[in-house]
Amino acid sequence: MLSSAEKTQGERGLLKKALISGVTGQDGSYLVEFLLKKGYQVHGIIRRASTFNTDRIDAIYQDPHEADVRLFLHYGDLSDGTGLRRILESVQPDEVYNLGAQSHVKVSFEQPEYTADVVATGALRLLEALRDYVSLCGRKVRYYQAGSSEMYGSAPPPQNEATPFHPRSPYAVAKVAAHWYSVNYRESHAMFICNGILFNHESPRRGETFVTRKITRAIGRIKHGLQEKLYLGNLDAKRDWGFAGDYVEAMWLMLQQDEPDDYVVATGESRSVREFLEESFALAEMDWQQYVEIDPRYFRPAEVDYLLGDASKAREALGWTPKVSFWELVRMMVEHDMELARQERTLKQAGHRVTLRGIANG
Ligand code: NDP
Ligand code: GDR
Repeated sequence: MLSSAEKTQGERGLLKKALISGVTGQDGSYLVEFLLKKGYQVHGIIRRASTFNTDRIDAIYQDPHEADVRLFLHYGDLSDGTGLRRILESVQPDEVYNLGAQSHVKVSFEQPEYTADVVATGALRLLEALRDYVSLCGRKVRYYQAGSSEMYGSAPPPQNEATPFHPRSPYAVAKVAAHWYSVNYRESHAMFICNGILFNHESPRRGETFVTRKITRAIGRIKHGLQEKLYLGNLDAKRDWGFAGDYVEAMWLMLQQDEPDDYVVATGESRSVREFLEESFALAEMDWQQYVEIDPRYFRPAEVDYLLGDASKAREALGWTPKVSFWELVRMMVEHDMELARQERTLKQAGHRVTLRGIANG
């Protein structure tokens, strides 16, 4: 049976259109691939930068002059509400995924106002633009808000949709605000809005200053003689780590339901940073204790100790389950970064400069 989303689509007789903020990020890149496979026309919002920031989607981006192009990029920024309105009006999407964010928890302690502006007020700007667009065009546009397990903060595990939020960083406070803006717009303006409360999800495309990727990058680089030590902060924190490719399916499934709702997305298993170290270094046949040193600069002013998600609702209502196990995820990341380091070593041997980027605060 067709869902109401598919019916609307069918009635219009067009390709379904999705608009994604944060399209150049880890999740954005997996979501683009997923939606293109589903037959969507996909529009992504990218930030103007002085260097290229489209690495993660370069492989799927087509020259807009070619025939049958289904991925389009638009310059925009969550700090610029007028630009967001303009993009919405020109794209006329069926679904909007708000993934854009200053998403680094530690950085948010150093840039709290900027983080709030992009994460909380940015979501509000997009909702405001959408509210006006929907009321003008009279169509139901479905909206996904990228919420986070960080919103639970110090709430004891397991965490589910009924667990009260207790955010522990400026990032998490901003995500709580974006969550409640979304609930409020759903209740006040009858908009189709879903909050996904996603627990940590990783991949070979994870930013290199998040702990899992920082570890797997270091493993490859140490193995290939490009780095000697790995400096980390709190090894006792526990996270519920899944694979990003699985999690974007849950985002999409939320928007295909007849009624909008909020869902936790998680694996239901939690491991410490120390366990991640043990497993990943063991795969490379290395003893992590020989290479890892603790540097206080990577500790956070307030830590989130223990996240463990209960995704029963997503399992029952959406039929969603994670496909990639923790072990497969660790293996995928270690193998990818071993190969990347091998390529870097080859470049270095050929006389190119190879730098370790951006780990100052990560
Ligand atoms: P990334 O940090 O990889 O990507 C963030 C994206 O947001 C990038 O495309 C970035 O652009 C873009 N962005 C940053 N600032 C702005 C801005 N001012 N205006 C428009 N776009 C901006 O994050 P993830 O892909 O990992 O996460 C996606 C979303 O899900 C984020 O909202 C994150 O907070 C949330 N989340 C992530 C989880 C995870 O474990 N990965 C878990 C729960 C929630 P650029 O490439 O130019 O920097
Ligand atoms: P997190 O991810 O804060 O959970 O936010 P991150 O990988 O940054 O930290 C996980 C845990 O590892 C500890 N840690 C370190 N973290 C980093 N980044 N660097 C280190 O050197 C280090 N050493 C120990 C941290 O203290 C923490 O406890 C991610 C982001 O993607 C958010 O946007 C998202 O909302 C949440 O996941 C769910």
